[in-house]
Amino acid sequence: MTTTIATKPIAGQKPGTSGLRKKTAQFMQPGYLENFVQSIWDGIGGVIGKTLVLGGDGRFFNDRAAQIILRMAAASGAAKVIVGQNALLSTPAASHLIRLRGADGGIIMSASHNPGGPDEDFGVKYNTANGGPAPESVTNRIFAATESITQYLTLEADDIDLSALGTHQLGAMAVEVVDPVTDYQALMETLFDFDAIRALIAGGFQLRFDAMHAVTGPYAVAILETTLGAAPGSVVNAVPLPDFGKGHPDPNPVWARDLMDTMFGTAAPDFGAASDGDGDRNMIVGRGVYVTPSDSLAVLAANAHLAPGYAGGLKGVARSMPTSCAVDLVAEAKGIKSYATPTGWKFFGNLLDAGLATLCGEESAGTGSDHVREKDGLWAVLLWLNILAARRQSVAEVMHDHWAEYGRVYYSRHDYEAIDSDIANTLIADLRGRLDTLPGTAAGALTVSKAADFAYDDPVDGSLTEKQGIEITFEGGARLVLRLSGTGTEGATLRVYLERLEVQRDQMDQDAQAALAPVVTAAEALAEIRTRTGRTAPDVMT
Ligand code: G16
Repeated sequence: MTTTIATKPIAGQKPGTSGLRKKTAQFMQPGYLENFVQSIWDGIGGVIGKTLVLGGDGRFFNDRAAQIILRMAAASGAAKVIVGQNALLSTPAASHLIRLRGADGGIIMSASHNPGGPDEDFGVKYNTANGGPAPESVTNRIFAATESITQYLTLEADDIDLSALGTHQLGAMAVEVVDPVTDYQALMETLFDFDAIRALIAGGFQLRFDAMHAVTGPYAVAILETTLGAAPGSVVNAVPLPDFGKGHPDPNPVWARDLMDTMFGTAAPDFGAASDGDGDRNMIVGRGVYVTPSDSLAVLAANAHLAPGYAGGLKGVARSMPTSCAVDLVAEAKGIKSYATPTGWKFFGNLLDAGLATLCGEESAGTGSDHVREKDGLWAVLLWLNILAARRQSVAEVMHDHWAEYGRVYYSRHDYEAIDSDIANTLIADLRGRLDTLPGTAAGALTVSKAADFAYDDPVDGSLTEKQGIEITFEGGARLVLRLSGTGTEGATLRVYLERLEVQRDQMDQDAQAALAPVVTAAEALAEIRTRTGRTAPDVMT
């Protein structure tokens, strides 16, 4: 039976960089999830007769939230919801399923790389029929609906057994429970030379994949171990846990410390990788060499043609503005276009749909292609393995060849987390107010050549997105970007992105932080980060 529950708007339900992310306890408050889900339905013109995909990264509350969303979809007239078994789907697998099954959209329950558990984070995001995160035009409508909501609809019904594959009935709506891995794996097999990777591994190549107790575990075991022959145990932390084993499922050198230690230790395997909570991010490490996400994007762009799915070359590439210019250098050499978008995978969707870009990537450990409309952690790992199998080189050799050919872009991001929002906003506003005066001024040993507030004019739909980060370029080519994160759930996170191109071959083996020291000094001189925040050092340096 459908019931109508009266409700009132709840403040702060504005989707950020990637959906609505809040503390789990907040999401579990009566009506909180329900208000947001009803607002999604309202923001997309209702769900009557529609088919949706539903899945999540397995974090705490994932299972309960799935049942609530199913009942609400049924009550509002959806025809069918396709759900990953046990309500699990990695973000790229959800994107693929939406596209494969021609669904009208999908809901992904995840706060991505943020920790999970009753005291940590939960999130919900809506993806549209192209499989990608809803663009701002849609999220703005959803947000508007959260501000005027008066009621939501739900169904009085028992929980569906989401462990049982097959089709179940919920009121008049069908709930199809599918294996989360099968269709995704089939897609990967069309893109990559599995035989070549299998032969590489059979020849003694060793790998270690850290699933960080998050959703990619089952995918990585099925593909890397069962199908490609990596030794059992090559995938570690493979079982998704509601609290990610109390870890922080963010694949970077800080949070994937174990993997870094292994890869820099004696007897390191040839290749290491990790993925995040919902499986869309990746980290790549060779024996004794960490590959920055920006470099990874550039290497993948330079070598993608070695994989069957990209043998015809790339139509273009795209990066988020704070991502290093390394991929631009590859694009220039290949004579293809490189686009710079605001942070947020949703901005790549139009470029991919319009066939302007084949590969996209972000400094925040996301890379992907037009095979889905999300970034894809395991896809990046498989492309790397395909490239290594084709080039018959180590990760370190690939990197050195790459830098020798294109130059090395030293790159790092410094994060100041959970700082006071007012201080963070004032810091950015003050800098924004001085942008016109900065060109020509000295900042430490560097001189500002350009300073601008990044605005994106979408070449496909003509939409303009402003205030997407402050970009300061220095004479000689170093670059500094400052912006506030749109995914944090506590105070503000200030992100400071630093880069410098080095073309002298004998200067390409420096420590990245040392190589970037002049840019760090310039950032402090221009933005007074440490003075204003009272912090003496960043919380995270990637
Ligand atoms: C999300 C977005 C990415 C973005 C990242 C960081 O990733 O999809 O496009 O780069 O957040 O965003 P911010 O700098 O605003 O925190 P994920 O993996 O969290 O979904």
